[in-house]
Amino acid sequence: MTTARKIIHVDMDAFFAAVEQRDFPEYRNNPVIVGGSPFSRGVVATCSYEARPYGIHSAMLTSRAYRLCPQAIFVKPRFDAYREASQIIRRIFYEYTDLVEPLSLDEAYLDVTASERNDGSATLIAKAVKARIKQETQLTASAGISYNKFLAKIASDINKPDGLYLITPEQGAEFVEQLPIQKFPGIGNVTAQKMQALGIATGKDLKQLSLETLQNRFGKSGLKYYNRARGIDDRPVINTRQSKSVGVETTFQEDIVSTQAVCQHLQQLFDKALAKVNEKQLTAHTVTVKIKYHDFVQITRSRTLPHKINATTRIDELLAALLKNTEVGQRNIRLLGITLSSLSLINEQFALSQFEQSDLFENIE
Ligand code: TTP
Ligand code: MG
Repeated sequence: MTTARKIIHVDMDAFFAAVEQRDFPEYRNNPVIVGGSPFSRGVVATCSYEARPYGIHSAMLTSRAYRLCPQAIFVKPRFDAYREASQIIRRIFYEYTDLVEPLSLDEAYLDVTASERNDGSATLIAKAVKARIKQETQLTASAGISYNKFLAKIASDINKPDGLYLITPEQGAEFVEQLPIQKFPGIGNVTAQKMQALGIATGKDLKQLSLETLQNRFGKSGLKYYNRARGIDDRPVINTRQSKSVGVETTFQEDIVSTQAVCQHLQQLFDKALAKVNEKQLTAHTVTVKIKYHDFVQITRSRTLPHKINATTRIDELLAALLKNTEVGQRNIRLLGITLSSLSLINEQFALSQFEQSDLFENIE
């Protein structure tokens, strides 16, 4: 049996509104609504916890929020301030693990299974992350800890704001049973309504349905719901931080010497490096060849191409150019390497958070 993973989901509390209350002390302890003007067709981005008892929530028309709580302070979003806080919290996450998957400006999954910080205790790491966030941004975050993303996300919502909640592997299945279907992350309003119409109100109800039934009713998502009802979620935490370079190299048991052998090996290393770059959804513009001669003298040669490097790149021509002013063919070589750099994401949108892409703010004056 493989050991359980340790996943933390961190989510800032009333993020935009909390930044406003931090930067404008007169807003503190007051209902604050961030979004468009109440006299426009704008929507609420978020509101402070003081505004929540009035029934105000994200994506509601600000005019409606105004009717519910006319005394609230309405402010326009200041994205630069939110982005700055977001950068700080991301930097803190990376102090604890390389496996960080941001979901939006204020939210991320951390896989701390391999982390040795805080005695390897995910709960202690979550506490430390929260404390560091507080210290560096004066903002509070809530953290959920569990053995998969699904449960960690549910857990972070349990004791909000400034919450911390752990769902252990032993508790997972039972926890899901009592969970109302509309609280399942990944089950949107439409599906929740569809499920309720089928008499599914909780995880326990969902668990009664066979995989076949779920697949018939919900198609591709059927298997997902089947697993979630059992507290199962195998999705990995994907590290979306951009690497600066991707390199592969090989040391030969016996030195090689002919130009042909060198080119053959470099071609193979190039293919491997390119596969890695593609795997990370990146593109590269620079190729670097590393050569270590028999006497350990090492040289590198680089070329940056105006277009992105891919499988159609004429690597033979490129290698010929790179090896021109070297002693390849004359001296014995013990190591060869290829590094691809000048990386960028294939689809820059991929890096943007959900709401940055959305047009929720279109109507804000
Ligand atoms: P959330 O984490 O969903 O909300 P929140 O941080 O304001 O409050 P909570 O304590 O419940 O987590 O979203 C983070 C930020 O993203 C939020 O402050 C504003 C923005 N946002 C929108 O602009 N539109 C939306 O519809 C949502 C849900 C969020
Ligand atoms: Mg939040």
